[in-house]
Amino acid sequence: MATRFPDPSPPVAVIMGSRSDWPTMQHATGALDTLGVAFDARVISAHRTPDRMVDFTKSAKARGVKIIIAGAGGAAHLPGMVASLTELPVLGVPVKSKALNGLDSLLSIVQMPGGIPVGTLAIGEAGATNAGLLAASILALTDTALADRLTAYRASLSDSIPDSVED
Ligand code: RP5
Repeated sequence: MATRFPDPSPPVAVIMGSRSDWPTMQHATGALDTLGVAFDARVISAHRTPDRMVDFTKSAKARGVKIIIAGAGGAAHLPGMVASLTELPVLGVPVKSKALNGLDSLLSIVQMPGGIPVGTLAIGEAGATNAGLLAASILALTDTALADRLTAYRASLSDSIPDSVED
């Protein structure tokens, strides 16, 4: 089944190998939402939907995508394969796997050979959140309104951290 991708597309594409990755990857889209960054989220598997992966990635830049966040678990080839097909920045999120707790995902994503980079984040929800924030930071280089929202976000994060060790 051919998948249609939005054209023009929002600046951030959040892709994941399976619907089972969505509870993790929602933390990436949550961070993007918080900072007012538009995104498109969808399931694209390197193993199960290779044609969809190629169609999506080869058309991404021309459709206006600026950053791709790719989450996958287990034998997590999606971020690396996507990075091989585009010069857009690719941020990889290792999703926690049932068998190995995400260590397999992390090593699959982080150990790219020199020449084709994937910016790899932490395993699981924290990594997904940070992928969203990092994508926003990159876009903020050329978007002053977003840069201001990022500054405000960090200030409110700092304010939310108590300095006392207990109430
Ligand atoms: C990977 O296989 C996905 O990224 C997911 O993390 C993992 C398991 O997928 P399901 O069997 O839950 O669909 O491709």
